[in-house]
Amino acid sequence: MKYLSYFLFLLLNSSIFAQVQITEMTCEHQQNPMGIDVLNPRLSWKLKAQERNILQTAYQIRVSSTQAFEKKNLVWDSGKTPSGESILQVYKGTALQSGKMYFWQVKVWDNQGRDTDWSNTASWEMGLLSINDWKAQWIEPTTQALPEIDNSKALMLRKNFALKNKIVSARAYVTSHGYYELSLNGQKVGNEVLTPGWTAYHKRLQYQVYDVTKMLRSGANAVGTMLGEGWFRSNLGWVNNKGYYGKRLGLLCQIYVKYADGTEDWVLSDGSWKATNEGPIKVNEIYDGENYDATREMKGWNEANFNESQWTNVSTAIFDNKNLVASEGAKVERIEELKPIKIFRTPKGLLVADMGQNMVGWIRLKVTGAKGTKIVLRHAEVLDKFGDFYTENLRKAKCMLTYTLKGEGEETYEPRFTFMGFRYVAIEGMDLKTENLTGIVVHSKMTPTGTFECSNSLVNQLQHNIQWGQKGNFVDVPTDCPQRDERLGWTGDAQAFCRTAAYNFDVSAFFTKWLKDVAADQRPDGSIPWVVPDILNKMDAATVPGSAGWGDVVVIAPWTMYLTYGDKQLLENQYPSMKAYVEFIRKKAGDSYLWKNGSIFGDWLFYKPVMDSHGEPDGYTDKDYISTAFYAYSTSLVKEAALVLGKEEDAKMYGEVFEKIKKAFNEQYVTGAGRIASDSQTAYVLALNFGLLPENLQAKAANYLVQDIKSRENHLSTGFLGTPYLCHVLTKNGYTDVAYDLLLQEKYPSWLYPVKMGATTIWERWDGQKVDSTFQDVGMNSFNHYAYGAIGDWMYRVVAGIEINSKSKGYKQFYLKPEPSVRLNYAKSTLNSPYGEIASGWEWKEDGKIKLTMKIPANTRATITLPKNKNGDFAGAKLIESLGLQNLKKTEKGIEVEAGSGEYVFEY
Ligand code: RAM
Repeated sequence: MKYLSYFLFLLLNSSIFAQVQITEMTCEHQQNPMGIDVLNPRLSWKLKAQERNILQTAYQIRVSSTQAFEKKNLVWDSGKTPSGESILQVYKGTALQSGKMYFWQVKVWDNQGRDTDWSNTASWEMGLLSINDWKAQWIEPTTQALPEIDNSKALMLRKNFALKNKIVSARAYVTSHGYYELSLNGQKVGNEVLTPGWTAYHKRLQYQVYDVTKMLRSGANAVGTMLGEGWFRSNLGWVNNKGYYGKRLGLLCQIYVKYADGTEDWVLSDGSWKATNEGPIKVNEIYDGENYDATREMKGWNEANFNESQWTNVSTAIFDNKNLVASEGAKVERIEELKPIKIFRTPKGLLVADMGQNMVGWIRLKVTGAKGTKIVLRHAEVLDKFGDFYTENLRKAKCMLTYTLKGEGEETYEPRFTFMGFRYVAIEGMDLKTENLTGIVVHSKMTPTGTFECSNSLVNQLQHNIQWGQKGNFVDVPTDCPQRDERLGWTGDAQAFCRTAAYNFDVSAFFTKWLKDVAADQRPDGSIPWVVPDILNKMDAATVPGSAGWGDVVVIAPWTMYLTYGDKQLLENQYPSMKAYVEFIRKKAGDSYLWKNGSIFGDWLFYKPVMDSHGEPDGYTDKDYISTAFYAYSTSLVKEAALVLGKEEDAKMYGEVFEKIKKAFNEQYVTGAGRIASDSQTAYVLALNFGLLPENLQAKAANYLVQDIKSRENHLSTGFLGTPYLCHVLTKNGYTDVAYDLLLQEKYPSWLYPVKMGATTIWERWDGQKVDSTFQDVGMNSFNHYAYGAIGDWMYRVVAGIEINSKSKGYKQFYLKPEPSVRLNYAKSTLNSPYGEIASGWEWKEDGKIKLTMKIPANTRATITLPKNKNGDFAGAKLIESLGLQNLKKTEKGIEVEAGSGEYVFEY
């Protein structure tokens, strides 16, 4: 404890709650706990306490089938359970029943010997647990009304029904082939859009559950549904994939009604429904947009007294429904609204609105005019160097909305079955004022968890851009981009970004869902398709199945989710697919332990200004090198996963495989001087980050990396695979200052170059738009592509210093070890972890002093590393208040101390 006397510890907050509070109770990872189809869901809660050093020592959970927790209604009482765990505790009561609602409470005991009262009541509702619970029939249009495959009119379906009694509760269970929008008695049901989302449809099709109690009445009712092409039938990818999942749209819908007298009713999709495709949506395609003719609207079509005599019959179809799963990802909703910041005419004369942000979703149009007037809205991410509307980078995607007025006063229109990525909207057919347009931002509803801010406004804009890149590309699946004829679940992009994603937002539900699709679309040989859901017609299987750094998402993402959210069950569920992938590579590599021909994309979009003298582009990393490096990395992570899951034999075996790969890798690629045969930044980064070099060569290799960066005047040259780890490798090897040089570099290639060019999202390419405002390669140049946003996690983990302790899980124990730079005046970050809010910030004060402000949530502990002040010491510090701190010791980076929960301020 000898250093204690050097410190000044201030107790920040002396107003103390006498009690620990329980907040944010959740079931599984669901933010909307409805329709859970997990037999034993898991329950989590957070503790709040203003005192320091609070740990939970025991909990008791009780679950009841009614809101009153009377003994006879309890389906589970855990009893007092000695445990420090407050996340993901498995329900262990009597078997839960299909469609039933359950209520739960928890109380906890803490290390001060106190217990809380029972918490507030939270609830969840079970989905349909058995195929037999589906009583409805799939309905499809009969041939005359069928939108043929080259016809993308929306289909409308309807049915009148009568309810006889007072309704106490009602639920709608719905899914479709194609997108659906369900309405009851004239009102859209629920807030979700683009339902039923996108999954590996043949194996997994999500259904949604809605509480529709208030939308129904005793007496006459009507249900109406519009079906659009959606991911099921739209033309997908750039490879002419129209109708990839099936030729016919279809609906499966059942509404369950419970009456006050205890009786019940069902409203089911069946052969008695009526259909038409003569409604207002004349064209709908995900990439192309929508053509909506309001003169074709059928007033009251989804209400009870509508005359449906012009509508045709439907046919019923049989599917085995084995692929139905309750929707468990974050729900896609309208999240926020933007107004244009400017309306102007381009040099070519187009009338354009600037939304001020490259956003994803669509426009709500408000317009008044004569019947039959046609208005066309086109979308673009950028303007060209003349200030004209630029759409070449959308490739074949039309991204166009056409609206024909019905001429009945003010008309409001929003598309239903398409979305676009855009900042600029060009409008034809009307005059334009700000009030005519509203940008509707649409994405998976993930709770924001992370903030980062520092004294450099360009870096703050970068953080903004990273978060908007995530918003725009997390739309039920992690897409690479939201604008061109692609928008696919590119596995490499998701792999590169998932760690950053998990700082910015709670992505636990989002990845739990998508990783099941990854496993579902895994090929029998263990390879992972380039995109998931897999729609490239096995183009990849015919060339290089997987591609190193892409297929590895199957290992890297579950491991990251496990670390972040402490979800061991997710790891357990994904483990077979993780292992199968490594086994796939192992078979290819055989006894050589080198994976040859395993990569098609290499270090995708690395920066190549010129060809070097060998005719290889400067910055290039050998593809076989990349493949073997990722083979080693995934093997090491499967070993880690096996250790966590108690699979000791596997752990031992993969540990040995890793060592063999490492040996072969060194023999093949590394010289005795630590030079790597493929002499690029990414080559050094991968070898160092994946622990592939012998200890005595690590410093040398890191030095070569730094030399390369310096020789480029502090520029990076890395692509999708090297970039996420670049700054981490520099930090781990003592070059955080060089990492800051890269972060703060304003000339391309760099993270701040696009910011200086006015970017509001992350670009696909380092130099997507040149200094002279001309564009790169029109074929593939997205301005909303999150992969390079993977620098975000370095900002959280190193600049602010919030870092997982991989021996614990879900931040039960973590590190606070900021590495400040004199190039910034301050930096601060917060992270709402599964246990509650973590905060870490620093600022330089007068005379070279530093001030650190930190927050550790109840029921966790952190190891704090205090960095040196500007003068390189800890001078002037003395201990005032140390409650909650223990085990002070000096390390190379600074002073290390163990801290219990609470808020701390340090200044020296
Ligand atoms: C393009 C995109 C995507 C990338 C693939 C390899 O389609 O840039 O992000 O993962 O190529």
